[in-house]
Amino acid sequence: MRLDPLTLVRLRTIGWPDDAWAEEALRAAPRGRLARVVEQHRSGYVVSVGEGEEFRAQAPAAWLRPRFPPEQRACVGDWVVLDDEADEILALLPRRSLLKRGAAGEHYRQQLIAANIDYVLVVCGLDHDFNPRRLERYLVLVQGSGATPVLVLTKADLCQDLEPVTEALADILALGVQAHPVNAKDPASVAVLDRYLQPGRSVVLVGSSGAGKSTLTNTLLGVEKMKTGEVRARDSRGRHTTTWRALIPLPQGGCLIDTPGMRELKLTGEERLDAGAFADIEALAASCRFNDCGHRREPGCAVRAALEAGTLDADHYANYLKLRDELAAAAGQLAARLADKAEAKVMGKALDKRLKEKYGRR
Ligand SMILES: Nc1nc2c(ncn2[C@@H]2O[C@H](COP(=O)(O)OP(=O)(O)O)[C@@H](O)[C@H]2O)c(=O)[nH]1
Ligand SMILES: [Mg+2]
Ligand SMILES: [Zn+2]
Repeated sequence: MRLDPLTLVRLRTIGWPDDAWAEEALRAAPRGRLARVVEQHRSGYVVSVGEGEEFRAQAPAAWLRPRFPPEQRACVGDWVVLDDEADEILALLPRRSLLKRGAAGEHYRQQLIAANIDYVLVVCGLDHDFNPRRLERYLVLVQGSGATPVLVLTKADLCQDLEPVTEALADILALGVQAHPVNAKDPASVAVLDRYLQPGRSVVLVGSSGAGKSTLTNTLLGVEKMKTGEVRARDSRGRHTTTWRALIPLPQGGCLIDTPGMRELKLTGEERLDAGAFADIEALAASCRFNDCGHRREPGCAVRAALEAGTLDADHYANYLKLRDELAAAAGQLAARLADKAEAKVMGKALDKRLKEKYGRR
């Protein structure tokens, strides 16, 4: 597919990048009209072909089949090709990144959060919200997404002393993760984030309720688009339907993807601990006496040794064990689900074969 200059200008306003990925994606795309998914609903999608040009589009019939792999259905941020009438999605473009999590609930399920993002801005207040362990969890989730995590520490104006914060984040900062203390209400302070918001770039804000995501969005936009403060979950959605947009073009040129409601951040089982927030511990593990050291009670454990020597933070270590267990459990569930699917496929084929033998060609 080729894009004419005018189309390109309009797509740029909603985050179409200008790089090797874009060229590659266009080459793979069938003929049609390029659009970006800005909202996902039970009944279909809202897509955009440029700032302010949004409309509904149907999912292809294949996506509605229950056995269709959920990851191959579009989510917010995805680039799709529309049919000639521009009311149905024909195809999903290959993704440059995909952020997902384990869905809340007792059954194992993955939930796609956003696709084709460049930076995940992990928003955390420098008040009671501040929690390095939760930031580590975010970093583990972001690590495999293909996007770069950035810490945005809001309410810096309420924080007298940044020294303890820097200390608490030492392990994370040592990994090269950028952290920016800001006053989310102050445009001059928030301008430090402009480097992530260049044209063709997409960012997603994540963080707990009250962290300052809406405040930050409003300041970046220069207008009060998002309602801030304590809004009860029950009426928040209904009141916001006229202004709420999952993908917001910014005056800086990039665009921002808003994710409503992410209380729980479960791992999917596909994350890795040897890159990202716990790379330091996994690096130590190379010196453990046993290859399969669990770093709990084994003799010759380099991780325990570092802990005892005080060079490894006890809370960081405890969080590592916790997330390692959670990851193992989720990976087990994921493996079981894949095995179930493979078995269903094999059984389906066997049944097919038997029916064919009995009744000839079906
Ligand atoms: N002083 C100060 N207050 C902030 C800052 N960021 C957010 N707030 C306040 O914190 C509360 C929650 O912010 P909000 O943006 O609604 O959080 P959200 O739930 O993440 O969208 C609001 O009362 C904001 O005014 C900041 O940087 N400084
Ligand atoms: Mg909010
Ligand atoms: Zn060990």
